[in-house]
Amino acid sequence: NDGYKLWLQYRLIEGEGLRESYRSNIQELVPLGDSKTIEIALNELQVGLKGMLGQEYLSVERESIKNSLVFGRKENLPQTIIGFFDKGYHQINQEGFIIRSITVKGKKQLVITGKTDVGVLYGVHHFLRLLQTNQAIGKLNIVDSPKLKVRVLNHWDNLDRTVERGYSGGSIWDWHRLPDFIDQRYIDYARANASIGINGTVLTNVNANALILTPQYIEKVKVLADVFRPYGIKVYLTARFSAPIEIGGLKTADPLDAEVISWWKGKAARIYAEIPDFGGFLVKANSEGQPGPQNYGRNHVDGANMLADAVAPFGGIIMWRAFVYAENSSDDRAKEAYSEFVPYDGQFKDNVLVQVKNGPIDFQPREPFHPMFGAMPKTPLMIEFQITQEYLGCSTHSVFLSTLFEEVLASDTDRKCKGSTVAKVIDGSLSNKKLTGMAGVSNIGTDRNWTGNVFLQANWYSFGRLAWNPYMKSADIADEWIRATFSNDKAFVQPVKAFMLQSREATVNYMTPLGLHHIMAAGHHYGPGPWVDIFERAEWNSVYFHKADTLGVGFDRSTTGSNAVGQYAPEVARMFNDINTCPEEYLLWFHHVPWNYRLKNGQSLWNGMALKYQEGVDTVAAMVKTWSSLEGYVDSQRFNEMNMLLDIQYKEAKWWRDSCLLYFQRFSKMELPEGVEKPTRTLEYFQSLEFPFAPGHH
Ligand code: BDP
Repeated sequence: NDGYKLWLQYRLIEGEGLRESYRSNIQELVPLGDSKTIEIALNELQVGLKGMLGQEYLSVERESIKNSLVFGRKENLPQTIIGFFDKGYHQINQEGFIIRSITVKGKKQLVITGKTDVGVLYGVHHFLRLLQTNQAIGKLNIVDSPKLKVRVLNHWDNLDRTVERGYSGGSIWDWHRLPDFIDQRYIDYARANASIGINGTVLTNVNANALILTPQYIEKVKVLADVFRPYGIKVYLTARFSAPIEIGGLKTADPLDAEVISWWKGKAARIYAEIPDFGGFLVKANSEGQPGPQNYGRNHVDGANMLADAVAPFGGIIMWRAFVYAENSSDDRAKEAYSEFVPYDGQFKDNVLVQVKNGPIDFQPREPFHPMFGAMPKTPLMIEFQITQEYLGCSTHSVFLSTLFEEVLASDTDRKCKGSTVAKVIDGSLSNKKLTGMAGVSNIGTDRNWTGNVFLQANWYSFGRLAWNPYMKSADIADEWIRATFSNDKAFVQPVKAFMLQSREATVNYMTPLGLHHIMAAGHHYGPGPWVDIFERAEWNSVYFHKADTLGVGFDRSTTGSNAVGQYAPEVARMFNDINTCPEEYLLWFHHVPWNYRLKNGQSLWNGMALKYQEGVDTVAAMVKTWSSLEGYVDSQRFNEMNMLLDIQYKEAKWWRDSCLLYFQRFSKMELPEGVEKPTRTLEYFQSLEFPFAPGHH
């Protein structure tokens, strides 16, 4: 088992009794409707049930005479049963579903329905998941809808098939062989996404290439859109702001220039002629060297609204990124996006979503939630998470990111009232927003197991589940994923779940405990580099972020420092601002703290930090041990791969601990406390290491 089948393993259900009871509930399949989507749902059921129940469901009935599984959308349901679902239909949205067991003329019918065929497909996947996780199906009454509208993967894929921050092989989009060659991967990708409710994909890198908008590429994109459509997935592209110059032959890309406006209108019209349900554009503008409206003295609103007008007639949207920090800014980098965007609240067109990273810096192992959440009540904000592990060992480390996502979503912005969580901001419920969304920077590539490390499939999975329902708990997501991917055996599920749920905190501990951040190596971001001070742009250097000196360590973002705390709601600001109430996981994010400061556990900051590094390493050691004790439960390929990766992670956890502690020790001038292993190498050794093979090395 090479992991290609992801969480759609559909293993034979082990207990004979359970298998029998499923079989007796599902004696036949009754698909209603003849769309491609219903065909896909039927096919998924046939594959899934064959695998799990060991029985073929080849003949399909149009009417049920036995205990049956009936599935179809509202208008295709027989009048005799439609009444059972009246209430449910009122509760769901266009993509929602109902799964309900009813009895008609003495026969049991399991009905999966919704308002659309895609809703039915989501219901079918939910149903298959119930079987995969061995749930009872005798008396089902499930009514469920996605809470967010736009649930998209962001592929940072380049047209030459390299992937920015990608660690799982090349891009799965084979532009060379498209449009004629349809790789089976595209279909399996769509299946996997549909199974977790992802309904959009941005095919191209935010650092965009204008060529994707030329007819020869659009012809290829159209084929992908055609493949994905019946799975409920829309295609989006990144729009390079200077495209009118680069591929349009214009002299300017000024968003207020009449020719530029009409160029984008024409471009949108031509795309929609090929792809009538094209989702829209994702734009990174005036950020890290990308062109944007500011090149012409205009602002983000001018740029976003001009593009929004171009796609609006066709129902398209613009996802405009707020990941900005100016080149010569003297302000704290953590403050820049808020400073720049919040004044524009209410000025964006209705079909613009402002896409905000989960934290104010950049996908660190831990960041406080981004202060823009809750601060722009008149603007729909979508959240951007990074599924690919740019800062977490470049995907060799097995970090279950669901707990990171959950922590951010559950953070209280306190903007309207207590309990104004980030989840409520992005699902629109806090300020009554219709357009809502979540983006995840994909970790998918051409590796057979898709994500480079079988374990990291769980992050793709959990992203989808949380985009569907941002209130889900990581423990439940982990439970589902383990059962669907590996085994339902308690002796396996329990320990694996426990280690998954600890894994992110372990990484925080061995990389950046107590609020440290951005202390990785330069460029490729692989491995530790707290000493990095080589960049002219100060805010690219590690030393800018940790500010270690003989007095202490940490970035003073309190009112005596950069006052980044002032960008949060008053209560939250007060909590972060006061070193006594600031949660210790954010201590060095918000404060410059003396080395001998007393932590809540009575340790000095230096000792506490060193012990955290050690704790991270110890947790990984325990993960290695747990996994190696589970050999009997997993096929050998996946077992061995995980084993080797965990060994790498253990080695690297020690590397992070030793190099960071040796470096910070230069400032603290204090001994390592008891319980922390002594480094066997010198700081100079660690500083001399080079990684020409690290992905993303330039
Ligand atoms: C950073 C990455 C860079 C991306 C940038 C972005 O290092 O490769 O282009 O974010 O999100 O995390 O635009």
